[in-house]
Amino acid sequence: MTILDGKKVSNDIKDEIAEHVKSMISKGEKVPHLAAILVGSDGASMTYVNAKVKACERIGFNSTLIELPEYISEEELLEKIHDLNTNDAIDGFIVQLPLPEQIDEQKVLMAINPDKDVDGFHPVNVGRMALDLPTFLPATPYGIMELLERYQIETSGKNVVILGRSHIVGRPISILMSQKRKAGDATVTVVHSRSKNLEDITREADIVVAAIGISEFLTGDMVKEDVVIIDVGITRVPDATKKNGYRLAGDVHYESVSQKASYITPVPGGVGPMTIAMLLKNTLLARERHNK
Ligand code: BQF
Repeated sequence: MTILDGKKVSNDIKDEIAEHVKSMISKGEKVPHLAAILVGSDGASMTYVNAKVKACERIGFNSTLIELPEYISEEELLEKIHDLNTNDAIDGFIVQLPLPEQIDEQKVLMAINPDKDVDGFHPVNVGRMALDLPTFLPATPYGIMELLERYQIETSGKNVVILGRSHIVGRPISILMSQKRKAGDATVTVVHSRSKNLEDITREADIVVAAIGISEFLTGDMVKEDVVIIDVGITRVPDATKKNGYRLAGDVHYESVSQKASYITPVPGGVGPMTIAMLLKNTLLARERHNK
């Protein structure tokens, strides 16, 4: 069994980007500038957005964190987005999700200039992804593709079963892995809360991507021998033995599934760090496309 070390691979990618930034500086070029909007002060969201800002600093990007109050109106948030759309110093920006309930998420994502949409959530970019046109791939699916590629895991003709159909992970990874591309050419099945006989489907999988948001949902009896496991889940589970009061659990019951798997991503240190690395990659791409 091989652990797919997302922490290490993400550090390799960050080093590659940092080298690229150095060469940009030596040529007198502008370095990439990422902005992030955080609405409210949800603990997990703050952790994620801070990790993104810190990663920018580490590799030599400029970054701007815009913190807005929990009870901001949709209109005011849309104004902030307009500012970033028209601010020529910003190459790309993200709006940290989830948003508070008074705000229509789809309306917000549609307000982002697609050329600055480094999360790849704007409908134009989702369409471009589905049509295999140049775009920004959403960071988590992009990170999974990159991890599979760098570990040279064969996907062509394989049965891939995706647990979950979210707009952020399940749906886009199902599109990407069925496309004619690196880490693609797979036979993809998407299962979700209405699927019947789910275990019969997962037991046929050569590769499982677990992205349903239910901690330790996938157990050893649900997979076949030598399965490849990509665990996208990241849930805080109360744990009195931890000093912060919780541990991080994936969507996969690691103990039982890892006994059968040929490859498996750990939680933490698997897909999560790859998400950050690919956001940076998209921001570099945004800088290079800017002015073109
Ligand atoms: C790790 C996210 C759910 C909802 C909104 C490293 C991250 C996570 C884990 C991270 C995530 C999850 C992010 C690890 C960004 C991934 O070491 O295992 C990094 O920062 N993520 C997000 O921005 O929004 C989310 C999950």
